[in-house]
Amino acid sequence: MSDVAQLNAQFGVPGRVMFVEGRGGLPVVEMVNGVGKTAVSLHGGHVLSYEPNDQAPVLWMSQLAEFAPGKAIRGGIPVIWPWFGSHPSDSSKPSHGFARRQLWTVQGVEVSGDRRRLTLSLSDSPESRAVWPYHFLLTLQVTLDTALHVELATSNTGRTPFVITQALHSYFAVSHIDNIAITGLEQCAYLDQLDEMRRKRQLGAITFAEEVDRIYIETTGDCVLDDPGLNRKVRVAKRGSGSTVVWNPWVDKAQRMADFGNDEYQEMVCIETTNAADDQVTILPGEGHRLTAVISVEPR
Ligand code: TA6
Repeated sequence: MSDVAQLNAQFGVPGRVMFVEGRGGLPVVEMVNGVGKTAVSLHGGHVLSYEPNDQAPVLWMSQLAEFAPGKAIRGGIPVIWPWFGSHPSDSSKPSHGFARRQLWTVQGVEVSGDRRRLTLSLSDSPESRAVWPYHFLLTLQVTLDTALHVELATSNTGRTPFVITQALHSYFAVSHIDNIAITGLEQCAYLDQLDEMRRKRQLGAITFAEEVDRIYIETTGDCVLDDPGLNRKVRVAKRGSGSTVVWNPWVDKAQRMADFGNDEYQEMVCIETTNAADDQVTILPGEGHRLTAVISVEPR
């Protein structure tokens, strides 16, 4: 019996939670309820899509995204863990950590009324300890109800404290980058990743006319992506996060990325729910931390 057939036999709920073979032959969980659907790849613990009924897709996926073991998927919600950006001391280690490149395990599926919930896990291994010498259990809980809830829980299962930075690195689909604005970060301080991490302050809503790569700090509030072209607002609420990253690669960086179409910067923006920069998390043995993003669509 194939992996997918075994997963359906053990966890599937026909018409509600189905396991299918996705792009690159990687196993994908499709969850459907009365108001929408979502798909999650076991590779990377990676939410691939979120599609409320009668709405254009909320999450963006590159046409050039790679779906292969060990590769990071360009789009959806990559799980960035246990470090955000370059490794703090060893640039030879993979950018944004290793969790998004690993195969996660299905822990459980719950169907209750119109709510669908999937729980995946990833724990340390000889390979992970060679890169990051700690014992951990990582749990991803994806819940579909009238919104999409994504919770990343870290547990320190070892005997020594460790420090993480992390992100739910959400890629959002937009009508056109020229049309949109992001509110909720007005007056927030940010570190400009394009200007030697200089500390600046956001004045007004965020709009785009060039590459933007900013770590907004000391912010726990919701962000709202206002998209007149799609006649909607997308709200990104969060818990367990004191920083938010906003990124659009614009022309030059888009052209430098093999898994990103040259013009695709026009149709996406990242609003990332993070513990980044100084918003790092120290986790003692036996303790844990939850990082949660809640994504919902509202009328304009
Ligand atoms: O979150 C913004 C960022 O750190 C950018 O600097 C850019 O590197 C982006 O993440 C994508 O990183 P990746 O490793 O997925 O290509």
